[in-house]
Amino acid sequence: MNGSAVLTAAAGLLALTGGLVAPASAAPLAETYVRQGSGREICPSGYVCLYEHFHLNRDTPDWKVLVTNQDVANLGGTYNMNDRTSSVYNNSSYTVRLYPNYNYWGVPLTVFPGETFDFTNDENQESGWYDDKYSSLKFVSGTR
Ligand SMILES: [Ca+2]
Repeated sequence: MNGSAVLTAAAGLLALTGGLVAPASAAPLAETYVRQGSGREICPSGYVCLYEHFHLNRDTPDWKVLVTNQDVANLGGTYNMNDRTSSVYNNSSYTVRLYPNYNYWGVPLTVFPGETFDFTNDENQESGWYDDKYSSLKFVSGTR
C-alpha cells in the first residue's frame, strides 16, 4: 500500500466513523408544530396532539392540530392554540398535564399515555368546562 492509498483509507475510516457516531450522540428531536388534520393517525408515536375541534377534528379536518413531544409553556404565540383545544390524544409513553394558564399554572387536567379526551358537551355534560381552556402543556412522568 503506498502513501496515497493509506491516506485514502484513513479518510474513508474517518468518514465512516463520523457517520456512525453522529446519530448515536444526537439527542431525541424535541419539537412542536401546528398542522391541519384529524384523527389519531396524524399523531406520531411519542407525541401529544391537541385538536382545535371536538372528536379529534373528525368533522373539520382542515382545522388545526398542535403536535408536540416537549413541554409548551405558551400554547399561544406562534402556535396560536391558546384557549382553543377541544380534544386531545396522548400518543406518548409520558403522563401529560394540560394547564389553564401559561407557564404550567392552575389546576391541570392529567392525560395518561394512550388516553384521549374529547371536550364536547354532547358526550359528557361536565366536559364542556374544559373546552377552549388550555394554555400550557407539560410532560410529567413516564418513559419516552
Ligand atoms: Ca376549540
